[in-house]
Amino acid sequence: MIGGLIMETIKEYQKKVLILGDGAVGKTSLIRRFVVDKFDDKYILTIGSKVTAKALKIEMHGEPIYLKLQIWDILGQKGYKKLYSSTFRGSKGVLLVADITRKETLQNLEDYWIPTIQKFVGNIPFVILANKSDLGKAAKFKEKELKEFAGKYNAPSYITSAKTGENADLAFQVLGKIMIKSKQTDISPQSDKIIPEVDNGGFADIIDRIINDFCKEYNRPLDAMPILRKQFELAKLDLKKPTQETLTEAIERLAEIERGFKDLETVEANRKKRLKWIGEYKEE
Ligand code: G3D
Ligand code: MG
Repeated sequence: MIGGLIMETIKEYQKKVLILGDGAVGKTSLIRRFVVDKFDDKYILTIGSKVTAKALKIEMHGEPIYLKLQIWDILGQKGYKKLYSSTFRGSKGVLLVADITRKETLQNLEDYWIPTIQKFVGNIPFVILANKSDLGKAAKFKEKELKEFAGKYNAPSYITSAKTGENADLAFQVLGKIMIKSKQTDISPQSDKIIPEVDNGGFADIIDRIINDFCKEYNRPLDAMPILRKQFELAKLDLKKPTQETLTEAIERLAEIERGFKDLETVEANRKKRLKWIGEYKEE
């Protein structure tokens, strides 16, 4: 992709991820373990959604990539579909959690959580976890069965324990890696629905989208590149450190350029669409 050329230099990403699974499987505990590395047996069941941020450093082909995860923990219980469309929006990956002492929580990933993800966010990568490995004898299924289950989806899977910390960090690391590797470009229909207040770290993705979108409007897309560079420069948009302000300015400048060769309606539609991507434009 043309936009991809410009973005290649950026090695910092932010991604919104969800942690899903039945109630009491250990979602909140896993986040807690990952973020503060401490397990509290009295940790209260989550009510509503809560967002936690965590920075990861991932080695990719010998190069470090900095990834900020925005982890969304939602009400574990099923049936809160009303919340889903807003909380799931813009997610780029999921940790699916089952409880190794309750087999139905694994089955529910297949029957409920995976279809729900597909319905609300489409095909995004996920990692499957069977949590509470520390409970040993109470386990109702083995790692082999977990791997077979995950194999159907081509998903990595791990036995974890929020209590001992076993594989908890690894799970988030692996999810980070597969999200970065995932070829998923952001031009799927869902990406239009991103709410940037929620996913404001997706700037790199959004810039890429703006670049591609602008290039599409040109008959000769490669000619658009110098124009883009110039306008980004004038807008003081640093591709490595984009801000809401400089992005807005860049979008306005691109609209100005498009006015020179497109009808006003198209120009305005493009402008609104791009402002929406960065959360600067809201439908009345
Ligand atoms: P949820 O967010 O998926 O609903 P929680 O689950 O993280 O709130 O955890 C539910 C219960 O399971 C909690 O018990 C928590 O302590 C326990 N738990 C979570 N992970 C593990 C684990 O790896 N091992 C063990 N042994 N217990 C775990 P309480 O009693 O505090 O409600
Ligand atoms: Mg919880």
